[in-house]
Amino acid sequence: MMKLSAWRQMTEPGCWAGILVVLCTLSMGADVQQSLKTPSMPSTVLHRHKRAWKWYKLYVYEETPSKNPPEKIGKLENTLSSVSTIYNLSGEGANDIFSVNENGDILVNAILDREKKSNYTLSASIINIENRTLMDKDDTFVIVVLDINDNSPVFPPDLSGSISESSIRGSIVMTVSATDADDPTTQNGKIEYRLLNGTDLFKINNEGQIITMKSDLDREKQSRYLIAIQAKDMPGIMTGNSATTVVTININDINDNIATFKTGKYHFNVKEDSEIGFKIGILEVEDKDERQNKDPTFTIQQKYDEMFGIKRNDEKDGILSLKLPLDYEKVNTYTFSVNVDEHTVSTKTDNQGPNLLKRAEVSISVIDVDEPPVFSQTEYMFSIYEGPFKNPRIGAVSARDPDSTGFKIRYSIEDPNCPVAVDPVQGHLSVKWQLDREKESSYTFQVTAHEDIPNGLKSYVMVKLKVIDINDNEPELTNGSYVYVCESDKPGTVIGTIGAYDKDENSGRFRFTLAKKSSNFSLIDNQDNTSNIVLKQGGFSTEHSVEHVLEIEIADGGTPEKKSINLLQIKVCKCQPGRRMEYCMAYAQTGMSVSALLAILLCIVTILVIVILIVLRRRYQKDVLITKSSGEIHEQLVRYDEEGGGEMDTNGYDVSILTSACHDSSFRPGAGPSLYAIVKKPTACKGDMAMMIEVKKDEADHDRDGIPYDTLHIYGFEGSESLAGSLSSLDSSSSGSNLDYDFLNDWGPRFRTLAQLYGVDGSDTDSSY
Ligand SMILES: *[C@@H]1O[C@H](CO)[C@@H](O)[C@H](O)[C@H]1NC(C)=O
Ligand SMILES: *[C@@H]1O[C@H](CO)[C@@H](O)[C@H](O)[C@H]1NC(C)=O
Ligand SMILES: *[C@@H]1O[C@H](CO)[C@@H](O)[C@H](O)[C@H]1NC(C)=O
Ligand SMILES: *[C@@H]1O[C@H](CO)[C@@H](O)[C@H](O)[C@H]1NC(C)=O
Ligand SMILES: *[C@@H]1O[C@H](CO)[C@@H](O)[C@H](O)[C@H]1NC(C)=O
Ligand SMILES: *[C@@H]1O[C@H](CO)[C@@H](O)[C@H](O)[C@H]1NC(C)=O
Ligand SMILES: *[C@@H]1O[C@H](CO)[C@@H](O)[C@H](O)[C@H]1NC(C)=O
Ligand SMILES: [Ca+2]
Repeated sequence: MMKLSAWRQMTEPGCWAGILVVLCTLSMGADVQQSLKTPSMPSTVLHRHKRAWKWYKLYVYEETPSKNPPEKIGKLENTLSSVSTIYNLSGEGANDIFSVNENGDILVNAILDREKKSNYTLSASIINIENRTLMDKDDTFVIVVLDINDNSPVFPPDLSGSISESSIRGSIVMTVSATDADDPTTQNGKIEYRLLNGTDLFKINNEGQIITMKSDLDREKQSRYLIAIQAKDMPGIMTGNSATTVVTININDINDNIATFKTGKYHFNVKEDSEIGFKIGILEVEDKDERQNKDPTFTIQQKYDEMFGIKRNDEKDGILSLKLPLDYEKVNTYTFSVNVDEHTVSTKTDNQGPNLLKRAEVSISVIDVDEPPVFSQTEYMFSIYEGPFKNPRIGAVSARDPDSTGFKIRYSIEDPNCPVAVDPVQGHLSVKWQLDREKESSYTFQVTAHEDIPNGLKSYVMVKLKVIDINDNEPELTNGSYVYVCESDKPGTVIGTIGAYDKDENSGRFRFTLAKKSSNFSLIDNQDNTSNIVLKQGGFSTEHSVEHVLEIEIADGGTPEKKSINLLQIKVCKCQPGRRMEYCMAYAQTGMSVSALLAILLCIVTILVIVILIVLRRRYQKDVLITKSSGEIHEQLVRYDEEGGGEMDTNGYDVSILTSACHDSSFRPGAGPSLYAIVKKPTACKGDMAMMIEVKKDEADHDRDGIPYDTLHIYGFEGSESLAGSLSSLDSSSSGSNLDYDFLNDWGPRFRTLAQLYGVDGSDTDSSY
């Protein structure tokens, strides 16, 4: 803790002069007043007590080394003190740092540090040692620790400041401030500043302000200064503690240097096909200022500024660019001057003078490039009438080679589907075939021009061909199917409106006339592309009306005029009020379609065939039953009741039955019309079953009397023993003779006759029609 140098300083005689003002602060007055109010002594309110404590100034220097015996710094004195009394201390540092002896001397037992604690508040009391009673009440006093110069000034780290170049003399760059822990009310804690170097440029005052001494600081010469600064306490005295630091002073840039070109001549080569905006090159500029303080402006010599432009890049250099397309064949070199200028804030002499490169000569060489052919127009438009043409020629395209070599140009159309052909030499366009506007009203295609050399350059142009309409389409009738006449229509009723349609454009107004006079209908042209059909004479009836067909001639308004005859079929309908169609007498095109009618016809035919078959079957069944012998039926049924495993299954099927036919004559050769075909003994009967079947088939085929043998044999006679019951449709039909044909009534009026034939008698089968 103790700084020896500080101690030495303190012991020096000069030092003592700085430590004169030492006060012992006593708070006695207040305490006396407080004691007067104490309730323990009510009688003393008016009786002024004699002052009991005597105080000396109590102060102690910090950093004083401990001594043996401890240093006495003062004495407690009380009027009541006697041999039988002792003093007692309490409060900050009592009996530890400070102690009191029997004489009342206050002793210091430790080294103190003012920078930690500058004063101690204690209280003292006087005690009778015999009966240990408090002789006088406590009183407080303060021990003040006196400062010695034991601390040095301290600078904050990394001090730096800045000032713009060319600032006037006396400008404040920055303020530095060091701190000293010693008592600032004494010289120990006061600080003075001094520049250790750089005093020709800066000075520092006692507030720590660094001030410029010159007005021509130049960033371009030196942009940073390092200055050593000393701070010392004990101002005005050679001795004292000091500290030094180095502060950084940055010189900030201003725009004080003019921009000039780096060289007086610039040369660039540019291809003639360079696009507009192409960067030709950089005109480098010299300006010592920092980038943000460069502000050059460029001007291109008049006339050339239409062709070329100049802009600054990020580095503030000039970028020369192209404003118009170049053409080597017209101009192949450009030479012009460019000026650079800048407004600076300073009037330095460096910024003036004839030697500054404020103007540069720029020369540009245009480099020839082999260019593709150029068409005379960017787009061509032609038109041609549709239909047959007299002259296929529609126009011509033309292109030329802009190069000085000037190759011949050949033309072509690459799309094989293009209806136009181009003459390869002349560029004449002609249509290849007749065009139809109604199919495609315009064509767009590309014509290629290429230099007539191997690998010559190509260019393309768009050609639009418009097909002009001629009146080549006949008008057509629209919405004729909505025309019908009601039974109840009165003469004069408009029974429908017809319109017309034509594929041509601008065919004018359609006109409608009746091609053949009708006694029942008339046509009134509405002059607006529609026509009304008016009933002349009523009395139509669905019962006995046939198709009414009007022949209407429609003419379009085109030139030449096109006419068409259109057939308008008129239905006759039963209508509800308001001409609401209810039921119409159909004709082929409007009622049902031909195929629907055919389908219905087919149905009727089918039903009739079925009915005939049933009738025939019924009649035939009766014959069979009469001629049947029950024994034969039984014999056969035994075989068919068992379902066998097919012909290969000889166990399930008794082949002997068939073979027996060869040997015994249990088959009676049929007398009269036998149901079974007469089985003659086959000549090749011996075991050859296939042969026998063939024979039987042959016989059956030639038997004119009976229904084919096998058919009836199998399906006609099932026995009553069958567990499955009868499957025969013939049998069941004999009982259910009344087939229900009522559904025919639901099929509408066309089937009314059929329904009456087959339907249930007496039932009301009339449809709503
Ligand atoms: C002296 O003062 C201290 C603190 O107030 C107290 O604890 C102590 O008892 C006192 N001594 C006597 C002898 O009264
Ligand atoms: C005593 O010290 C305190 C801080 O510890 C300070 O505020 C006060 O001013 C000092 N008193 C004197 C008389 O020096
Ligand atoms: C204690 O002793 C002193 C001196 O002998 C005397 O003045 C005082 O009154 C005594 N106090 C008590 C409470 O006895
Ligand atoms: C001043 O002294 C410091 C420290 O020695 C040094 O860094 C600096 O360059 C000096 N400055 C000048 C202007 O001499
Ligand atoms: C028939 O066509 C004409 C003209 O196009 C139109 O005014 C009329 O409303 C059409 N009638 C029907 C039923 O679509
Ligand atoms: C009739 O139709 C033609 C061709 O569609 C059209 O150009 C004309 O404007 C139409 N006229 C009226 C009155 O609607
Ligand atoms: C006009 O209608 C009547 C029946 O209403 C018919 O007898 C006559 O043949 C029709 N005339 C024509 C020209 O269709
Ligand atoms: Ca500048």
